Amino acid sequence: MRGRSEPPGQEETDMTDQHVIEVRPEIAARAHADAARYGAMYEAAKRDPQAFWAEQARRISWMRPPTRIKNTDFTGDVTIRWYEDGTLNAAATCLDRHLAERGDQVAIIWEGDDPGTSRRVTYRELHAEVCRTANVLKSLGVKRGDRVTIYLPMVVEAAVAMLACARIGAIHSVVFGGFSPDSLAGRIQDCGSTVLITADEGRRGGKRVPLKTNADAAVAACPTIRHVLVARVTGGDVPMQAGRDVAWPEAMAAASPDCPAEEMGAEDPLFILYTSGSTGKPKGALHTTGGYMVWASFTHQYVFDYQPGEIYWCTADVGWVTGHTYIVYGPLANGATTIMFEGVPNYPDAGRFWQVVDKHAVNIFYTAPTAIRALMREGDAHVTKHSRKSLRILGSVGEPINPEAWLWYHHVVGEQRCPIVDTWWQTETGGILISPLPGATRLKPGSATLPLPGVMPLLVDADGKTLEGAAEGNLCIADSWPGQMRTVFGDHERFRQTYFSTYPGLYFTGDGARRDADGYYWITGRVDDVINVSGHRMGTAEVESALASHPKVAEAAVVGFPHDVKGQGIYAYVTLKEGIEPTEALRKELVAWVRREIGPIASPDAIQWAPALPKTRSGKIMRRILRKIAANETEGLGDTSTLADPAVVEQLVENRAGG
Ligand code: 6R9
Repeated sequence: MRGRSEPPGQEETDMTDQHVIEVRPEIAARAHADAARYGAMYEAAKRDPQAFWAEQARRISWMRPPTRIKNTDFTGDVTIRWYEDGTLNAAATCLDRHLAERGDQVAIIWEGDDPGTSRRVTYRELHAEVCRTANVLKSLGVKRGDRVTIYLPMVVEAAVAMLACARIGAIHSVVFGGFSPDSLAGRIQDCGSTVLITADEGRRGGKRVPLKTNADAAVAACPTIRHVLVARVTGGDVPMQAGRDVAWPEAMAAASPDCPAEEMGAEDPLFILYTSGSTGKPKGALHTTGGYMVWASFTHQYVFDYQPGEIYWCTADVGWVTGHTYIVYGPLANGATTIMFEGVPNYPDAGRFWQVVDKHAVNIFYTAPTAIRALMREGDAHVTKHSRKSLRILGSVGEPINPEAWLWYHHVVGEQRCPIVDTWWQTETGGILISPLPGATRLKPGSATLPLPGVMPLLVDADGKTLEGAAEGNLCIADSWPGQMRTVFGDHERFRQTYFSTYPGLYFTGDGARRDADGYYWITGRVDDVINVSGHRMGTAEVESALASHPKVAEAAVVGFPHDVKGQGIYAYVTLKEGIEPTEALRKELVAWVRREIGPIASPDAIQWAPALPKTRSGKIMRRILRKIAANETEGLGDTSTLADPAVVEQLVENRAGG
């Protein structure tokens, strides 16, 4: 193996297991973990998880420290309990305990969509805002255990709302601001929230997002909602319904800044976050308090090698799990300064990220491959005209990062100074599971590398046989880690079925992976009917049911296909009802329909009119074939003999939608 230093050329972009980038000595020298320490921690966590995680529990503040550490079982009913006799409050461990030491340190730097706007909030100020908001929620009747849905843009109020819920023991459910009223309503109905927190409008890329209007449309179908708390973001004039809607700034002014933190059990729920699966409607992944907070703090410190005083920026939206764990809970638990960015990577131009990096002297920068690929296309000048000298660590999350994008990130953005941590994890896992540590792990472009301490990955074949050594298979995890989701809200059986029944005794991730001769993991993508569009998870079934609800559509089948920027695009096969003519206008109408039903992130990239879909005799759609046609891999379509009507396939191949 060798280290390389030459600029990217033809040879460099080859994906090989041999392309190794050595740990930088100046990073290792002051890192929380060098290679020896990582090895020792991994062994210690494996040998005696009780002792290791008892020790790690000290990184957060407890009201009653736990004595029972790990009580987990992946068989039978599946029970996952960590720190079960401990009590704590997540907001208190993020705020109160920092007040004495770093009350005047900036906790959140908010950078607005408009480059002229930013705001700095200290730990003391954030604590006061959270306490007041917690009292506002109490005055609206919110009690411990109640669900509160949060539908906000990327403003400080989003973090305040989450922490205010945590402070009083209410369970937050954040819904991404890009989701439609229908998607929002479904998520409110599923968890029965009594309060919705939203804003007048959001701002993104110079445009306004009508959040309150969407919220009103959603709430019309949600009888459990008693109050809507409305943040003032743009000051836009929005209708307020007397008795139901409450203006947040006015309510804050009247609220007391004194709100003791509720003492919660370690296994009391902290939040629900809806995520797409292979089938059915999105699942409410439920995370609890103690184990999640330990995992958020542990992984944020080690994976990003966070050092006191550093400026840390994760570009995700708080509507996704990355925003929960690595904008809010992890950084704040660790007393970090975390940036919340309201805007988008290409507004006002493709240099925005690096302009913000210089403006706030960002040390650690964490983004998604889709953004890296999009910026790579715009050329290096947008990057090189900004200094970026503050940058120390770069991170990637959300989907596999192709070696080309990795190398561009490394060479052009990081000037080879900055280790890249390609972090693999999921909404379900609560935090990062497989990732390099900057001072410990030699890097390979395109590989998420090695498991964190406490994480036992396993590759299995289709029959559930464990594969040893270098191999490719389905990625499972053999034992529990503290940050794992505990259940699907309201449906424990679905939790057990989805994650623990395919390979009994193992947590099945839904991802495929390859392990090379050095034990490095290379995630190959989902092996189920989940597609990953620009790092956003989408169930093909959700898009199909949106299409099928259009009055002119008889049936639809949706698959992912390779897309240069988005990673995967959405390819829809649509069968129209008898007598309906396929037209360009109808195609556009269907795209707009899906945007309205789910949200813009679900817009199909290609629609192919399909007089019929390839089905087995028992009526199952053969997606394997549809995926191949969409990817234009029509040579080896494999066995079509089980199809009810093999001629259907030829017709689909002939009429492939361009691209
Ligand atoms: C954190 C997050 C989870 C799915 C996951 C996988 C893909 C995430 C990745 C990655 C390769 C990485 N994924 N990070 N694939 N390399 N570094 O994204 O959560 O939205 O639940 O998506 O994303 O397929 O199963 P979530």
